[in-house]
Amino acid sequence: LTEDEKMLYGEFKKDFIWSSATASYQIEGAWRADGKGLSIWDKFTHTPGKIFEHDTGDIACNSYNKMEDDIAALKKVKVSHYRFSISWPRVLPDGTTKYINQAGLNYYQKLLDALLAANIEPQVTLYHWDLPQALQDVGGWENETIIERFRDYADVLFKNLGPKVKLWITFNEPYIITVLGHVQGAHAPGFNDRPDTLPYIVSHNIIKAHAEAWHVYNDKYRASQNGMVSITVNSDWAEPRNPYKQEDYEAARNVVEFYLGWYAHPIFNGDYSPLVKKSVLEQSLAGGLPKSRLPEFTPEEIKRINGTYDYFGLNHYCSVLAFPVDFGDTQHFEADRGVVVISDRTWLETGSSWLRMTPFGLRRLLKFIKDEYRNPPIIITENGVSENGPVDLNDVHRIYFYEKYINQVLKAYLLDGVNMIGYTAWSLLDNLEWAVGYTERFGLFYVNRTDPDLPRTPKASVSFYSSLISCNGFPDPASGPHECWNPM
Ligand code: PNW
Repeated sequence: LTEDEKMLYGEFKKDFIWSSATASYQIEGAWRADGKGLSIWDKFTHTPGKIFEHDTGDIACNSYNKMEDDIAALKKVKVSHYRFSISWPRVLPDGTTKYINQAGLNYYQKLLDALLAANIEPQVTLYHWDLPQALQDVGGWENETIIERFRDYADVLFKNLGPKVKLWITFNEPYIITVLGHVQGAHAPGFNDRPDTLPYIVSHNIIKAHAEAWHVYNDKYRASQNGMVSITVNSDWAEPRNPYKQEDYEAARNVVEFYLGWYAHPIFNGDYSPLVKKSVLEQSLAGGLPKSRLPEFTPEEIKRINGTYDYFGLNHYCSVLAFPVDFGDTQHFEADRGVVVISDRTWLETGSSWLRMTPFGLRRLLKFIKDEYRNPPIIITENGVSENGPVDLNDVHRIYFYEKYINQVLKAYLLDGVNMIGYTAWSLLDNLEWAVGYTERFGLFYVNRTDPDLPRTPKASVSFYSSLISCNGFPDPASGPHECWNPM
């Protein structure tokens, strides 16, 4: 067996965060209930041709009205934490604090109370992609006034919900917001007309908005509420397509720097990474521009952004193989990176074309974070796998995925000294998988959409994940017998 294939026995640290995640637009439904404003996803899903089979989040899993069912599901998994997100337009219908929708706040208050009563700690995401449409109408993430809007929104949430929340996530996956929403146009708001400049403007504003929210918490709420605030970045891991070619190693490095590093470098190390700055500058000059398309942070901004984290939030799904490609003088985000990525044909496929099973990459990515950002505490805020096609509650592929990936996390922790403090399974429920609608199912629980009651039924992976949780990892069977987990 290779080092990757060998099962490592051992346990995570005491009080390890074991969680499962959802996001407001993917599960809540109730898209016009109780004064909620419209979001860019409401508009996007109602635009013909954007979502597979015209699926929408109008009803989704109806979690707005089925809170008790979701809590029951969480109890069955025996998670210590639950990660969910707040719908910005449910709380602030036009995105601003001119009008606070009390009914929206009440819903989240009730959810927090129900979680705490069930002994489950909340992990709350402020922004999981459902921007108030009213803010998009004035430019969305492209308009720098959004930094203030986001700061004020964060302030409302910290003030009203903060006494019950110890873990906050400002943004979910700035890379996906930027690249799928503002380069490819596959996600709301659906832009693909300025792939040369728009991604850099949008990301610049998101990074600043994150920093302002962190400072609000730090200045006004930390002393009394004593929680942790950070951002969740997602990233693939990249390996060289040809491991005997130096240039393929450099291509792989570019992928990670343009993915994880785009956001993590300013927040954890200060400023964009030298490699990203150099690549965008060179490509801009090659296109005849007088200066780089990458905006600059002023020295004051660099100082204000640097260190705005209390832990490292990571979403990870899979790895890719990278090799360099000469894009000539093309002015495009992809050309700046100068790389094309592919999968290895032997990597097991899943229900999502972009996701192949590559457990080895997670350990390497975690080690990269440790080395690059001075060993921060890391919470994996998403990791998981999908299926599509006919329903099969015996989801062996998901058990395989979780066992292999979580064992790599254990190796990172015990063998590489990575400061792992939590793991979150995506997702608790089968839900609206964005542009592909309800066809790709990431849930631990199956949601039967042909039944108007939308019942949640546990897949086989629920008992696997819950036994892993009660074991706090993979205790050596030789030290057993362990009721929690037995590999034999
Ligand atoms: C994440 N990709 O999104 C999101 O945070 C979830 O809301 C989503 O349901 C989950 O992963 C599964 O997709 C991603 O194309 C969307 O590489 C797309 C990609 C990665 C993550």
